Amino acid sequence: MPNGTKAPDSPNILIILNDDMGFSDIGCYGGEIETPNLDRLAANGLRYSQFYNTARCSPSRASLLTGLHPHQTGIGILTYSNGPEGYAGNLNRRCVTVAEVLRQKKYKTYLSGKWHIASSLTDPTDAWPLQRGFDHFFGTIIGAGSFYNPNTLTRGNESIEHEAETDPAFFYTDAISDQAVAFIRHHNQASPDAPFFQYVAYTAPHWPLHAHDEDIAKYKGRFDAGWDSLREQRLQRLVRDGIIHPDWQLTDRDPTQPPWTDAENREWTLRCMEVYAAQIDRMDQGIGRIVAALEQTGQLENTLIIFLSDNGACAEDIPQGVTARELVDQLMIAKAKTRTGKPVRFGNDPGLMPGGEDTYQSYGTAWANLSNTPFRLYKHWVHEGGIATPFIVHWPRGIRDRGGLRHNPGQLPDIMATILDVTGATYPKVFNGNAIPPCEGESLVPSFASAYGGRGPLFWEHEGNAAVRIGKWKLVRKYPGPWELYDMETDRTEMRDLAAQHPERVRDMSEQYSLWASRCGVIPREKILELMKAEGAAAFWEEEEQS
Ligand SMILES: [Ca+2]
Repeated sequence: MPNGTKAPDSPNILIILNDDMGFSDIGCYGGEIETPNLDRLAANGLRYSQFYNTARCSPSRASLLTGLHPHQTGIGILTYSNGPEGYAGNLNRRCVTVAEVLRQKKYKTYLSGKWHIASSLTDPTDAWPLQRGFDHFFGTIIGAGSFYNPNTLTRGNESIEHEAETDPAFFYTDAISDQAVAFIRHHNQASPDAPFFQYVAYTAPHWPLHAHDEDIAKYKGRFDAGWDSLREQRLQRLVRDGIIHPDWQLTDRDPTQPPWTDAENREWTLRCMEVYAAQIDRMDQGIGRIVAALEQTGQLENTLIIFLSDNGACAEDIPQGVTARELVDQLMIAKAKTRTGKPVRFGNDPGLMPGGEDTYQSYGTAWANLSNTPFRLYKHWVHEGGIATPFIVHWPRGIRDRGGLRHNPGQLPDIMATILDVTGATYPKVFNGNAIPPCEGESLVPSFASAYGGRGPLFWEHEGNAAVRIGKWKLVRKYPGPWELYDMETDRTEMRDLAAQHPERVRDMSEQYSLWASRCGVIPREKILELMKAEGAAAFWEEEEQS
């Protein structure tokens, strides 16, 4: 089918991405959190047990949208505007987004939610959504912020921060859901003969811990058993449901965290996890409304829905005493006052219960450790806890298996490859005069019909943390530490490092990693740190990462 011709049954594409959520938080991946709408998509579609993001907000988004590795797109770390090539913090012109590709195929394209792949936060540039293939955009340019009054709230190319500031009922998760529903209804009215691509990018459950009281109340008592016992319970459900192999051991509790029996500030600690759960619950309620809108407009049957998280659970602590200047002026991820003029109190203060607009907290390492059960490590690292995501695919017309599981590994660029496969769209060699590197993904379509084993090597690099997976072997490094080697068939939880037993395999895989890193523009971590220090900007979280 030539580009530009609408196939009679081109599927709509709906990607739902969320932010900083662990592998086992939602119901259909062993969690305690109530996600009936995601569970329903899983029950009528497929769940993948070994799909991977790339450990951090911006790089994951860049990779998902372009089918390339993050460094190839200019998003080597985040959107700091002080990096060299590959790290400029701005989606470059040597890549194309799914929206740009599908627009060539007469798709209408919509984005509701977080962007976070442009260095300019306030002035529209050619790295903003409308300039990268989206017909319509509602959401935030920045990576994080208040759910009640977000910075950089934008419609099209215009700031609409005043809409949140003047609406006491505004809550970002609900606004993203409402807009996604409105886009579906608008599309059905305005363009009934064209397919659509919609990208819904929730910021839940990224910090700050903001949620509605009624949702928080639902989770009162739900986590009282504490992280140790809940990790065991999650593992049992993951094994029971066939997502995790019974031979894989549960990782030890994070060694920096106390056993639950010694946990301090119990009431506050539990409240943190209750609010986190409420953030995800609220997102799931919104997904229910989005799916209902598809059903009501007769579009559910032929919409390919993909749900995933952009990185593993987040262990970033927002320190007590962090100043508003750092968060408000320097990083622009917060506002100093609530909409009624009360000061926002920043930091994880056990004397202050999270949830409201005047708080700005995170749930901390021990709960992130629970969120990533049975794996270890977190967002930033490329051990399984940083990169393993739930991955749900729902497409009644294209997938017969209802409630099936797939264990083939996959990675973010596979989403572009899959979309090309199901829509017949053409990935360009040249776009707007710029040469575009070949898509790095492999289509997931063969795995839609049946279990499927094939996947070429997978590679990761983030802040010096690095990994390569070839077949059952994974070579992984926690910067600046040495390479570790794991057999993912017998030990996916990365408990038994086999590097010393297989020096030749380590050498061979590290060479393949180096070839990939140099081909994709990865710059050694030491050099990046030097450049960032010289610039002095955005140092706050960089210092956090080093601690
Ligand atoms: Ca994230």
